[in-house]
Amino acid sequence: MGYRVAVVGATGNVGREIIQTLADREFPVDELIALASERSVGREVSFGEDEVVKVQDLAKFDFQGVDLVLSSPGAKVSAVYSPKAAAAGAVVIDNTSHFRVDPDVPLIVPEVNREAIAGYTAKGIIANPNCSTIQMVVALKPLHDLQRIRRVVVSTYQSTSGGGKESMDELFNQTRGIYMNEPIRPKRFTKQIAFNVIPHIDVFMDDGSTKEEWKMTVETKKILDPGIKVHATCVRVPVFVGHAEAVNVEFEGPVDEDEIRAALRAAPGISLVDHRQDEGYVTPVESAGSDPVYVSRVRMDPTVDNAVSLWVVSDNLRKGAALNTVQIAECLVEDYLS
Ligand code: 11C
Repeated sequence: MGYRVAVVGATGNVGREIIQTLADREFPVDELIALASERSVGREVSFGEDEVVKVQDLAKFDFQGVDLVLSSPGAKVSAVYSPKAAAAGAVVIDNTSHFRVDPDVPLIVPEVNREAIAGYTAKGIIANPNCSTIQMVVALKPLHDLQRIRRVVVSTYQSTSGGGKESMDELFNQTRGIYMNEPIRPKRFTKQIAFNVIPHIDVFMDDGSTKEEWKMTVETKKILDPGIKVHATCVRVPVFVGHAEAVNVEFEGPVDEDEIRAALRAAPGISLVDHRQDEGYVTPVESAGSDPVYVSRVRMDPTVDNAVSLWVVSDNLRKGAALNTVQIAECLVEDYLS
């Protein structure tokens, strides 16, 4: 049996990646509907080897008869259209920040809390977490199963694709502009991004943290364990695709480095690449276009009891967004819809 699947935000970075991932993983699609804002209407998106789908106007679309909506248009648009689609009978997997902390909306990373999908019946909506949270909780889950995690301190190195296509263009144009001796005029970023790093992603909160940092804390608690303390510093770096994270994990009790490696090696979704030599670790450029969460640079932290440091890298558009969304859809179909 196949499904009528609508992709909202079909022309954006994540929407296009969702469509590609549905095709790559042979998700059972009977009909693919591509939806976006009025200005994209009539554009075409490719689906698989030989199908081309015309983009329709989200504002005029009737969701009756649609089984699944994979939505990635921006939080304000989702706030309006995801409930509308759910009211028409579809199950919505929403990739924006709007519903993530709603107690009636499950926030899912299948390798971590697949069983929580059951809560989708409350509102017909399942939320996909923020990209920087997803790759971190995939790496933390097998460690938390080994020994309870007390506290996590993380610094991120996030690529420009997290901010959308215009942000990638800004990196490209600024880089070229510097070689051409042109003046730098930041638009989407607050400061120069080419040959620079910016410790600011999303808006500032009252306590001095940014919303991206806040998301990593509250989402990790909701997905993995409310008892885990998370302190994050989120930084934009001049990379096109792939987020990296330096993660320090403190446990409640003793852990052994060999056990940690064994747990990471056995965990779903993780590729442990850690050779303690030149090239023996993964960087964002190498992660781009691939599915795993890569863990490298595993070493015990001698400055505190029971702690380990890790380097965690993943393609933010795939596992950080599209792949996780499609994996949730696969679990939903397998456990509840078929
Ligand atoms: C970034 N993590 O890298 C953001 C993008 O809450 O879904 C995803 C924002 C979100 O800019």
